[in-house]
Amino acid sequence: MTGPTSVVATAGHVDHGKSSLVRALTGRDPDRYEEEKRRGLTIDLGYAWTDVPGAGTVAFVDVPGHERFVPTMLAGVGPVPVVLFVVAADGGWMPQSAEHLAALDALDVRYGLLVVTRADLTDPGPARDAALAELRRTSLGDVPAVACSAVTGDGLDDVRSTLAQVLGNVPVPDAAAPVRFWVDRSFSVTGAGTVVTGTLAAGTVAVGDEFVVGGRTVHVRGVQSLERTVDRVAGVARVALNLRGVDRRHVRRGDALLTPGTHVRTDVLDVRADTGDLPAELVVHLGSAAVPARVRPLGGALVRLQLRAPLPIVVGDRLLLRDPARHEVLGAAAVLDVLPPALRRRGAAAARAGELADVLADGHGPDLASELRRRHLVRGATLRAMGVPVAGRPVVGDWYADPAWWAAQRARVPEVVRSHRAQEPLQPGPTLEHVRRTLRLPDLDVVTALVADPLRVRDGRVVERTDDLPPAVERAVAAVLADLAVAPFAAPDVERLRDLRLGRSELAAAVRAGRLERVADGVVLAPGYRDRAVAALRAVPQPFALSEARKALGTSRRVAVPLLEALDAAGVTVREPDDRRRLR
Ligand SMILES: Nc1nc2c(ncn2[C@@H]2O[C@H](COP(=O)(O)OP(=O)(O)OP(=O)(O)O)[C@@H](O)[C@H]2O)c(=O)[nH]1
Ligand SMILES: [Mg+2]
Repeated sequence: MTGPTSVVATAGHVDHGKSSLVRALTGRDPDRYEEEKRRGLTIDLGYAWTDVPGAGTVAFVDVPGHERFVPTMLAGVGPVPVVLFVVAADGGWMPQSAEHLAALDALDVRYGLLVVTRADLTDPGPARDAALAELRRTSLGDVPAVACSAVTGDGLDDVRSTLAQVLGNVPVPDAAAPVRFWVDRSFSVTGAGTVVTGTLAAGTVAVGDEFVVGGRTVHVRGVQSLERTVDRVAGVARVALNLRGVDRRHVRRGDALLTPGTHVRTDVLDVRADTGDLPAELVVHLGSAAVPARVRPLGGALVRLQLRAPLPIVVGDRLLLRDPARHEVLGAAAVLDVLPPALRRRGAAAARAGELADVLADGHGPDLASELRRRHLVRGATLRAMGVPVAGRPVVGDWYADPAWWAAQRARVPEVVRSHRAQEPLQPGPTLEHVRRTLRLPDLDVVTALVADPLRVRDGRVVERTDDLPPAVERAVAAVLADLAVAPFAAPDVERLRDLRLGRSELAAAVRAGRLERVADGVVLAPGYRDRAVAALRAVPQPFALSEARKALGTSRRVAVPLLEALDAAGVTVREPDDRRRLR
């Protein structure tokens, strides 16, 4: 290919000379089918290209003008940023002139030129002036106008130079952008398999690339642009891709090849329409796709669309809304949310409208802060797929949180721990899973990240650093410790424990809290009892019998037996063959 490439779509009423003009400019007939040639009517999209001095290679997507084929026209212009608007000098402003223009306006097409064809038949002035007045009121604004004849060739050079001038102003799209390649044709080639064609609006496609189409993964086996084989091509360009991994029947006009991990495939979305009352049913056009949708008003210009089939969409996309029954382009809608919450409760729609009021307001693009305010907590991967730019740090893993919401959740964790304690006084604290469910959080890593001083995570539970016992247990434990301060090895007996209402689980809680130490079942002493026992046993002649140890420690057999066994196990005492022991 020589120099830059551009893609230009035609538009205009049936029979006004669009295809004739493309043929005169390129030397190629955009009407490919025998039926089109026989009837002199474009039925499907046509493609032709040529070198234009000062503009490099220009590809044309030639659209049909007949009112029956407006959906086909929309599939052709959907991904194309520049229009060649055709009006016949002897035809003037006609219904599909108006409908095509309304569509271009809804698509926000800003670059184009007006060509008044069939100028050999009559004065092009009135048709030109009428058309310019109409175009001026749309996103196209003031465009240059040229008169020509495809029959005599008059004015064609003027068309070329004006086209070059218009194309010089069109911004070059981001070659690194995620790819959403709208397919407008698919066919199979013997020996090569599936081939799809379309207009690549932005991003780059290269041999070997992996894409997702309709949930399937496909690989690019070959790339062509304008019948030339290339390694890679960046938008804007007409592209033909040879695909591996998909049957031709599974990828058709209206499907899109997507960079993996980008573009949410959704059949429900919230939008802001730029037009008044909408019918209950309409058709949504995006790229080369057209999908019927049900309309649910939320309030004001905000609307929920329920699509009959999912579309790959990002926040900020612009949809064209059309009423096929009345042959009317209704207007455009800006996509505000591609993963909206279900609306179940009464008044949910109105509340939702309030939430969305600021989204994409004043022409701003999608923004992270606003998404987080509404969603509270969302994965970075989801944000990227929604088309929301991700910046800053995740709170944990790939999770991003609204700062105010995060602070509020953090403040709620101690409440959850307190109320769990009230219900389960003998547990050291709620499990992470309990906190996750109570706060309705998506995973345990998020809970862990929320736990802050003086709380901490121990053995999968959220506990206080100082393990408080319930007041009654605390008082009973204090009484036991007071007894042990006097007689350190006289562990409380069954009766004493019963009087103090220290059952198995209360003792276990006191042990977990580190207030008592367990020697054996139902036998507890003050923490650090081993060191104290060793000190007491030093005063005894070595080796010593159980009864001597019992006397030195001032305790009963019930305590002395497990205590000495604990000392053996700790390697502090050694047991001789005659059952006597000595300190190591
Ligand atoms: N005299 C004259 N006839 C023209 C000119 N351009 C197109 N025509 C004729 O006008 C008729 C329609 O031309 P097309 O190019 O098929 O029109 P179109 O806009 O592509 O029509 P659709 O694709 O069906 O919407 C044909 O009979 C052409 O020969 C022109 O500049 N001068
Ligand atoms: Mg035509």
